[in-house]
Order: sequence, then C-alpha cells, then structure tokens
Amino acid sequence: GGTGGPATSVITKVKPKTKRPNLYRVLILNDDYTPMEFVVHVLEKFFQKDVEAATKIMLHVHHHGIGECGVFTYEIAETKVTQVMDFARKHQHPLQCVMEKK
Ligand code: NFA
Repeated sequence: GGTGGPATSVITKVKPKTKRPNLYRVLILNDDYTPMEFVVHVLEKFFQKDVEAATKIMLHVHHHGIGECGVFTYEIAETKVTQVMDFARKHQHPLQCVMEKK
C-alpha cells in the first residue's frame, strides 16, 4: 500500500462486528393511591404480560417499592416510560415509571 516510495504492505484484519446494544430496565414505583387493578392493566397493555405475571409484578412493587417490567434497548425503553406516564396522567393516577441502564 501507499503512494510512491518503496513498496509497503498493509494487513487488514477482519473483525466480527456484532456489538451488543446497551440495555435498559423499565421499572415501576409503588405509591399509596394508584389502584392495584390499574397497575395490572398497565403491565398487560404496555408490557405484554398475562394477568398472572402482571399481578405478580404489581404485588412485588406493592411490597418492595419498585419492580422490573421489562428490559429493552434505549429507544424502546424510553417509549414505554412515556406511554405509561401519559396513560397514568390521563387517568389521574400518580404511578411513576422510570428506566435505568443495566
Ligand atoms: N400501593 C398501591 C395500592 O395499595 C398499588 C400499587 C402497586 C401502586 C404497584 C403502584 C405500583 N393501591
């Protein structure tokens, strides 16, 4: 390789380029006012949980203060948080939803 001058050689390494995306947990937080059934509905509607899985997560949050709804890439996690926060506000519930890097 190179322009003019003595002949040189360039060794090109072929790297397998499969980088994993950063992942984010979406979490919901407990509060004293949001109805349990509303939280179960949120988990079914936005996180594709069946009633049994949704109820387990809701009760975990109720007893421990916080719990995981799912793990997503940045853009999907951000969308879930916005959807849940908008839905809770629309129904005048104080439910909080956040994301954190795994
Ligand atoms: N703690 C709420 C209640 O007793 C239920 C709840 C669960 C709220 C999980 C937010 C998250 N009504």
